[in-house]
Amino acid sequence: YDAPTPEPRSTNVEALQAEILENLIYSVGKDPIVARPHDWLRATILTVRDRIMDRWMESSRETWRTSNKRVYYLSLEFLIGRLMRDAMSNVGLMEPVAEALRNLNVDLGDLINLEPDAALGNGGLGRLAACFLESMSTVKIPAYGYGIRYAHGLFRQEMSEGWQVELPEDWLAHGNPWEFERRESAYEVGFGGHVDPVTDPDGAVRQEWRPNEHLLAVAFDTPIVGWRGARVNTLRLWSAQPIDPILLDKFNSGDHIGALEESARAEAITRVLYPADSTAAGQELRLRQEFFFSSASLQDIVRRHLQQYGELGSLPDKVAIQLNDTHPAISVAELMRILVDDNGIAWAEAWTLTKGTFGYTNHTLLPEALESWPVALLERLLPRHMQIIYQINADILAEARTRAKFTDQQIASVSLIDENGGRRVRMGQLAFVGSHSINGVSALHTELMKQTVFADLHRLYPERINNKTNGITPRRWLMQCNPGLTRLVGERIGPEFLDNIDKLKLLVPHAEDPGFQNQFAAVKLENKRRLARLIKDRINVTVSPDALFDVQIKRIHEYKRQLLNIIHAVALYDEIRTRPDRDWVPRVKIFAGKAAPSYWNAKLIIKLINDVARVVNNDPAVRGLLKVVFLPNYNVSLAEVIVPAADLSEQISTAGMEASGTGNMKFMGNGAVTIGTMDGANVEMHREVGADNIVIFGLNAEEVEEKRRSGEPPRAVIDKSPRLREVLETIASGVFSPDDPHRYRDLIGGLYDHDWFMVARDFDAYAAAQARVEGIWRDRAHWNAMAICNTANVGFFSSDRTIRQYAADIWGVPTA
Ligand code: DL6
Repeated sequence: YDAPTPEPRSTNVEALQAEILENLIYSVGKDPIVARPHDWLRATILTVRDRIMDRWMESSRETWRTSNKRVYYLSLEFLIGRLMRDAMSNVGLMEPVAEALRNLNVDLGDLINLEPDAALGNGGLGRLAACFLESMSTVKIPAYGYGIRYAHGLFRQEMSEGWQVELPEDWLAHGNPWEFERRESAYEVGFGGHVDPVTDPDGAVRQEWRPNEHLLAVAFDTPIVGWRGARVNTLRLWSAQPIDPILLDKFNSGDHIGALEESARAEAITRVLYPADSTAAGQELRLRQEFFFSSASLQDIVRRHLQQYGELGSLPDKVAIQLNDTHPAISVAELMRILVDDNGIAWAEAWTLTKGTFGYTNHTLLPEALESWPVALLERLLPRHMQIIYQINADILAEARTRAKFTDQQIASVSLIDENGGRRVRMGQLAFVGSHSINGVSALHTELMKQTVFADLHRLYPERINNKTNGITPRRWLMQCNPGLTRLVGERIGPEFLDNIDKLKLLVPHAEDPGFQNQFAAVKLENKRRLARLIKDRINVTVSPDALFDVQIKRIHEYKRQLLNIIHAVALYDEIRTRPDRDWVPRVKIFAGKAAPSYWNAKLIIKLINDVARVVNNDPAVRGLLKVVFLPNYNVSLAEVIVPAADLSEQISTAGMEASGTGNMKFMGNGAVTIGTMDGANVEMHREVGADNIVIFGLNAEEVEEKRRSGEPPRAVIDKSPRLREVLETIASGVFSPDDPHRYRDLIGGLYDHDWFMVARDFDAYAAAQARVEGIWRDRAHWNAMAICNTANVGFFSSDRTIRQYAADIWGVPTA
């Protein structure tokens, strides 16, 4: 490491300007006279990237030099969004780059908006992984994110007469100037074949897996820079490629398509991100994706460890691997195979090393999202791993019987094999037994994990489950997306909060100050104007920035209850028409979110929102007092515009069903008031902000359970609420769907029959809470004080705090 390194690149405007031009000419190959916006974008990214390279090299040199423990975050999803503004802002380049571009007659804002979103994730779980990467760099943890470089990220959502239509997404169309292809870091990954016992020269017998299918995992690295350039870590994404790009003998014999078959089969693995959120994909290609990226990542980790330490006994001391949900859970069996079969480590020792190395984060209790794979499929695709899983299972069950005296029923519940209706391997159980730490993502979720899915495993290993409440990076979700608020806060309490987000608490004494309230409201109004323009541009609906912006943006799912929200919109619509003389609070209900392509009810809810919007927005009797807006193609960049403009944040999931939520935290920091249930991280938000500054309503998790157990029919509840009954009848009778009057009959019928998600049962409480919201909104000083208190108390929800807790309690690594 003693080789002389080049001088760090200058960050003054002249140097930046010269280098942007140089990159345009020499790297992009364009004359400035003919350069298109994408060319300027590429030249600018290359220039910014160069300013990060020195720190990147220095960060990895330091890790090698100090032999510090490394953290590996394995995740099938990284919803990183755009990178340029993030990177520039974190290394203080926003102003000089803007000026350098201005001198070249290019607008930085235009370029920022041109960068495609890297949508390599579905929602909360993937966005959390992206926030964690940034925080790990910020708090100086030597860390790597490992995932898949999907050629096509999450589908593009378009609307056709109010229905969701899915189109392929193409984030790599203009190339990706951020990434470095590492041909030298390519690993073979196998599938299928069989297992042979092999006798070593010393007489020991070991198992050897002989796959009959091989492909290459090629690494693509992206630098992730922390706040103030604290450290630069690597996001390493794997791309699948064939070992032989073309089978020449087939080609030469005239089979031109067959010659490319192997190539297409390999590349299929990393072509698309599965678009299901909260449901297990259950298809063979998905299992292939999971094993592909797990195997490549583990080979890479083990190679790096052996290169530095020459042995594997120190693995848990020097390596922490976090499994982001069960998607990488097959890693437990793969690491055992690498240790036992490839490196001759005895089973018991290998198991100790494995458990010491892995931690597992659970992100959902929804039964349909808990992954399991048919034993027959695993046996065919990964025969050695299936053997290993059987052996792990035998050991666990023996321990449960002898040490803990488990009953047959408890044994069945901790078993890695689900015997009910076709034998399947439960990935949650595999991840649990193979990890020393299992964490939930909010206090409530963690408690429920102990009581439900992992109740018996928790009894067997009571020290393993712990909570790590989620967080968000305040850089992207406050400083970058809301520069107006950041400036205002800095003027009021000084700049320390930029480095220590807990300092936002200094705002509390200013919450009642009318002068500050006015400034705070003025920033919000400006953000609302920007959103109003976007709404006009994208869907041609005019909304008044003076109205209450009531926002629900997230994946569309029955448990998130967009249905409850739109039913409330219909109730308001009826009331406004019935009592036009009342002093109504003008309100804009803003929705955005994607539905899994195969999730019919979710797609129907999108259609309902759009049907209601069409009627309400065009009814002159409403006089603009209520508008309903569905913004298509929700993604990170759209969230960055909507969140700073929200007055009211809808976090209204059925209690006990949202593991944490992270959107709730983004709104809070940007000064929105939350209307929500006691679910997920809302519970901690209620604690942090205080009961006076949040509007809570509805059944709690225990009550939901009780209602479900009681079997009490929801029909009686509906009968007792004339307002709700009327709204449901209006929707079911086809008032909003005259072209197909029965469209919503079954959706609404479900509320009468079972109402699993407690929409009917919570409606009155929700409507009353909304009335409370209107009361507060009318008293604008009260509202502004609440909004300020929300920003002031968001510190706990910084992902820096979350990551520091992972580091201290799970990974055993120091943080800055
Ligand atoms: O932990 C991140 C995020 C939570 O905030 C959401 O509450 C939760 O729904 C989400 N879980 C998933 C589940 N997917 N799987 N598996 O996305 O995780």
